[in-house]
Amino acid sequence: MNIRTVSTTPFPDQKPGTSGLRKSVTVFQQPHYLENFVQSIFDALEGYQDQTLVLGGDGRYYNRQAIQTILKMAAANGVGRMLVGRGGILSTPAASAVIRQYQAFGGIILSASHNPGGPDGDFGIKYNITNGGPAPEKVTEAIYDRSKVINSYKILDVADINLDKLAVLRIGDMTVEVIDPVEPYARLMESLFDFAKIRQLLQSGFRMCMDSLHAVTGPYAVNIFEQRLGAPKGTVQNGVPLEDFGGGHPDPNLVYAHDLVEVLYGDNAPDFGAASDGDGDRNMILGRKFFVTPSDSLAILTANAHLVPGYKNGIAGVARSMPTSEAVDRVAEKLGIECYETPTGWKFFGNLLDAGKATLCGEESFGTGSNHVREKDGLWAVLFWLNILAVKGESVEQIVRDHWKTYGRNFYSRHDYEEVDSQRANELMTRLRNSFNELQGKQFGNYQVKYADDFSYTDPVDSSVSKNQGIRIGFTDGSRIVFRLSGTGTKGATLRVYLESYEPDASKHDIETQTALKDLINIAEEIAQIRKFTERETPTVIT
Ligand code: VG1
Ligand code: CO
Repeated sequence: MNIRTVSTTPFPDQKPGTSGLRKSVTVFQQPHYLENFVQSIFDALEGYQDQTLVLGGDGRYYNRQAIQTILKMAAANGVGRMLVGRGGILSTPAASAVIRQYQAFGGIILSASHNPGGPDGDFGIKYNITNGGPAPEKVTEAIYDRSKVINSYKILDVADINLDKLAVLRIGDMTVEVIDPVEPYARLMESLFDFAKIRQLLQSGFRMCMDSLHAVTGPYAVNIFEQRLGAPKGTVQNGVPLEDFGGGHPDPNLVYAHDLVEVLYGDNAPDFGAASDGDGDRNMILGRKFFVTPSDSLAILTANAHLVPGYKNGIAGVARSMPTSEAVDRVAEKLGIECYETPTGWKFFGNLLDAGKATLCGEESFGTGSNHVREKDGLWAVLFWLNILAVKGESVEQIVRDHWKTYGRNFYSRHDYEEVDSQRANELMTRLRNSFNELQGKQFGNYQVKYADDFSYTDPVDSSVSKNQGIRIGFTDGSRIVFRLSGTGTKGATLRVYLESYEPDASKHDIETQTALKDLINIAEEIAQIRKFTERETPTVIT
């Protein structure tokens, strides 16, 4: 075997964020940049030699080159077998499913998720562990520590392999299996949902539209909705994955999924619309001229889980990230199950899912999932909704309104200020941290501060502690404002302001969200001086 050991020097900026290492493509294209990080993964792991790893990505620009490099490095580092999605493709939830189904040691996922792609866009890489989920902080820290001192990496000098045909190949002593990226995932979906019932619904005149935003879910959605469930051809729009996502921003929200929004809010709108992100783990759910907030979606899936075959025996518990609205807490209370509050990022759900403490999990950032894999899962959420719609025979809007009637409505919105100056953003956060004492008990109009703190999480399974996970300002009526800096952005800093208020009175459930949250929006400005520190008059994106 032709193993080459290449000398290198560390890059100081290889600290994984909320979900792996994300940088612009040009950063990854620097000589040794990708190799350093990959070698740091191998160096930080123990016992992977001769084992099986899974490899795939969301198909964005640089995916194919990175896969070839990683395969040659894996072979040089003694990996036994590599399972690679055909074309280098695996959606994030599908990669998680494959790791679990094949009982692999772990996997490497190439994705920058909802960030734009292409030569001027972003790229990303992360490591997932044996349970199929994102590596916990102690692993990402070990990888980062290693990246700071690395001085060489190993790579095999061989030709690129053909990724486009299902095959069993060899690179040095390592076996490479090019596998169908869709089949294992689609079969898992069939085992959880009532496909016969959904098929009936889709043949009964019910119309749906799925927007894959030219990202990885295209082939998955065509296979599942059009082929397995018999939805008409064309149900999936923007279904051909493109390396630059057609120039778009593959983020399923009302701003970036505008094609879908036009369809669902246009004349002759279908009954149901959904979109997913770059790597297939996010979802947006729309009814006819109706938007379901991700926080409400989690609450509604929880309340109706018993209608779905995969969850018919009830759910053990639920978990939501701290900034996610408390709508699901109310459902959990009624069901008599535990509701866990975790820091932002799917890696914090892994232990709860493994320990059987939580069955469903969700984040306000259009992420929902369950114990079927260890990642959030966009198409799973779409199928979950379709299954509920098929059983209940009601519209999306009716289901959501009934839910609010029963539980009250948690008005919710997130305001993002993107690409702001990092130093100023940090100043804003520091100022807030220093004002906790002063804020305590303070009155703002009708709102009185009940608590102001920086969220800290102690994992109930392994007792690991994660500090500084977002500033929370809670009011006596249950309203909340949360401030966080994004851990996935690649340009400057992104300030996220999360706003939530609770309205039990059904006659007020029709108020427009930004209007309902107006007072809190003003209080957030007063407390944090957002305009001054971000030098922005308005948020870049409101979801
Ligand atoms: C964002 C979201 C977070 C999500 C993460 C990864 O992180 O807020 O909820 O888990 O993206 O999602 P941040 O640190 O930028 O707020 V994905 O679909 O980008 O893997
Ligand atoms: Co994603």
